[in-house]
Amino acid sequence: MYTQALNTKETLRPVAPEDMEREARFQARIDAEEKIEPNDWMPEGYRRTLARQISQHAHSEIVGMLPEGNWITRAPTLRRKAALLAKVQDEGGHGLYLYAAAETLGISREEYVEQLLSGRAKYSSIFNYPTLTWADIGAIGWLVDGAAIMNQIPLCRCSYGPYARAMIRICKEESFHQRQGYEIMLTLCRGTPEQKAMAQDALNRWWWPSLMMFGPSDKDSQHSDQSMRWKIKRFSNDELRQKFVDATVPQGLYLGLTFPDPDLKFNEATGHWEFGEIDWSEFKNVIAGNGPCNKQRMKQRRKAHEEGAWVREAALAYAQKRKARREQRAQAA
Ligand code: FAQ
Repeated sequence: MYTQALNTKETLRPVAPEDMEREARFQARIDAEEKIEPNDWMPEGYRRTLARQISQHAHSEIVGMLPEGNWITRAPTLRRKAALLAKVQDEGGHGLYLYAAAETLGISREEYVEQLLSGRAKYSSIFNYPTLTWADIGAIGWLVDGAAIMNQIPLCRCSYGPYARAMIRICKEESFHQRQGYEIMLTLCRGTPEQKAMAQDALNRWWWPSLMMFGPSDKDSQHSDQSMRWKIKRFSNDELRQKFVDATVPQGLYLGLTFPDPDLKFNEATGHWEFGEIDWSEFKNVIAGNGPCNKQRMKQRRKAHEEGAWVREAALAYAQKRKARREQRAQAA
């Protein structure tokens, strides 16, 4: 049945007829566009797929705070600094909504965080590249948030209720992030030749990694088919990548920039921008932990986690004190 796509020992066990019936009913609910809620029955594979994707997404938001956080103290004006601070704070908030949505699948936030810090869980490849100049902050907003929105708008219609609802607010905020990034690029491109060169250099470095954010090509994507049947994903990786290229190339041309792809050309017949071959060896290398900043990012996250231990302990002690007081009052009443 459906869960066999997840190719684990557990799912290769023979499926009992009553389970097949339950799975068929479950799929019928999905096909009818009903939302699945935490207490509803769901196949183990559906639960695992969601726990993996939502937690990876949460980790990406949290690790994604690091490259931009690097520029908060160096933003060129007070206005830019305020906007960047708000943006980085938003990413932290997105991580928290997503951990909360992932927790409804029966795994605690502590366990998810442990998966990240021990290196068992993935986060988006894009956050393993360095932010070398201020223009990188523009390029991240324009391209990385732009790619994130393209991927995430369809997630607002994901079959799992808590994920879909979290995505609605996240997408609204991502849209502001994308605009602030594009506005930085526009300002640089209308500035001095040095500023324009800085914007061009940022596009050169961020373009291909942004295309990789959508994941492996459809023929190599392990999870897409099943995730699309379950309506967790609504479009394939390649479909979303193409939509992103079609939306973004005209924006780059308006800025007067050149894309670092000699094969990029508009196909009048299809109405799409055709682009060159992605360097999948680079993608694989980055997700295997060997990108330019993987080690630094994990080191920073582990340090932040260790330094935050006292906050978690204090919050826990406070919650226990309140619980004990409530129980005392209930006994006295
Ligand atoms: N990086 O079979 P598929 C943001 C892995 S948030 C690393 O195609 P799937 C906001 C994949 O996990 C950015 N790993 O997988 C922001 C799987 O490995 P596994 C994050 C990747 O799940 C902006 C294997 O490859 N967004 O940017 C990547 O069907 C600015 C096979 O791949 C989300 O997480 C990658 N790029 O499709 C924050 C959105 N791509 O788990 C701060 C939700 C693939 O079997 C600043 N996620 N892999 O070990 C998704 O839509 C999907 O999970 C995909 C991958 C499309 C990412």
